[in-house]
Amino acid sequence: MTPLWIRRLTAAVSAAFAVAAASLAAGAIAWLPASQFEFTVTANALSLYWTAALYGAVVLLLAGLFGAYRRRWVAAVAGVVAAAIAFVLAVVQQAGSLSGFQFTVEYLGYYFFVLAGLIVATPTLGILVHRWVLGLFRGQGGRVVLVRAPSSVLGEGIVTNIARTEVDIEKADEQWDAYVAAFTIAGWQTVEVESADRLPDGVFVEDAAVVISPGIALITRPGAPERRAETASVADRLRSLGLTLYDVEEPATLDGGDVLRVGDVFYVGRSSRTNAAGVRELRELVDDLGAGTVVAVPVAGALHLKSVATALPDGTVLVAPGTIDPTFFAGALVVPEAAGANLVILDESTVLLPASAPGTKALVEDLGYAVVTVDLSEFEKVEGSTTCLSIRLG
Ligand code: CIR
Repeated sequence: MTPLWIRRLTAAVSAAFAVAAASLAAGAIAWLPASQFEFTVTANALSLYWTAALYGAVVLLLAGLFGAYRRRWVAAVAGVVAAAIAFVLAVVQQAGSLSGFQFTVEYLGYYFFVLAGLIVATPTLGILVHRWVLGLFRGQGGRVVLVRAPSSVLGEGIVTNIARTEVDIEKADEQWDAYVAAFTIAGWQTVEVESADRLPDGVFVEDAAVVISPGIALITRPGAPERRAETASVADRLRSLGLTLYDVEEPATLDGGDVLRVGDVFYVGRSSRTNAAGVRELRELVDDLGAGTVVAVPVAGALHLKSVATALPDGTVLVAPGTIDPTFFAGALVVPEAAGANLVILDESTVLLPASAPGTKALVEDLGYAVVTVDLSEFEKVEGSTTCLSIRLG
């Protein structure tokens, strides 16, 4: 895989020069009618404009390396700063010395469209190009799945809706190996998060992060305080893979198990783990990034939204019986077993289901999908299942 610094530098350079090119184009387009389509006049103007655009690009390149494209408002500020610096340097260059800098409305008018181009294109085109280039790199290694080996104290994991029963750790390790193997066989590259043996629920990595779009993830703030120590190591691993990360801020809480993405709709469970502020933060980020729409779903009597609803590759949502009203979703099927509502898509024609849902397996096969099953009994004892054991980076 290409080293992280090369991926970041390439994305920052590409975004900076795309914005600079757009601002030059804005200058040229504005000059053409102003010079009555006299191309030589426009060419003369461009010969001055390109240095301003270049100064702007250098500032944006540095800003990009410091994460300016992560938030639209930060990118907007970077665009204004780049325009201001480009303007000062371009005027200084014309004057021939730093002391020759003079602010005049005439100068400003002359450079207006290039500067406006930098300001408008940075939070729009800049963000798009930056994201697109990072996405190209991500495609290199194929589909990546993040997992963390079970802790030896898995049996002390939180139980909320079921009675506590003893967990067989050896069996859990074997089941986890089989779970990881299902991904490997389906062509996924598995990446392990640093082990966290003192965190009983650390194996349920899904709750620590939500992938918003290729290359972008939201690090959660789990609703259960004792699970908050799990997120830092997941964030470190995602960062090392080149993802741009956002954080859920206090007092918001959000568990990854509550976010179900179907196409460009993010269903988010308003559960005992995810509060209203968490839903709001997710909505703001998804809006801000133009990644889709957030639909909040009240969840009662279950741990997470995905404990009771996940989607097939065609978008049909499988819902656990007697839980959420299936009409909530555009297309939904109530499955025979509660555990059957929690599946992982391995590829467009294959899904992974827990062995505890044979009726759902038959139903899904009847819909034309291949079904891989793994016995996850030891994880089910602490309210985990298929999705929560991994973060699929797609
Ligand atoms: C908990 O209660 O937080 C863990 N024992 C189980 C978490 C399962 N996560 C998930 O379904 N996404």
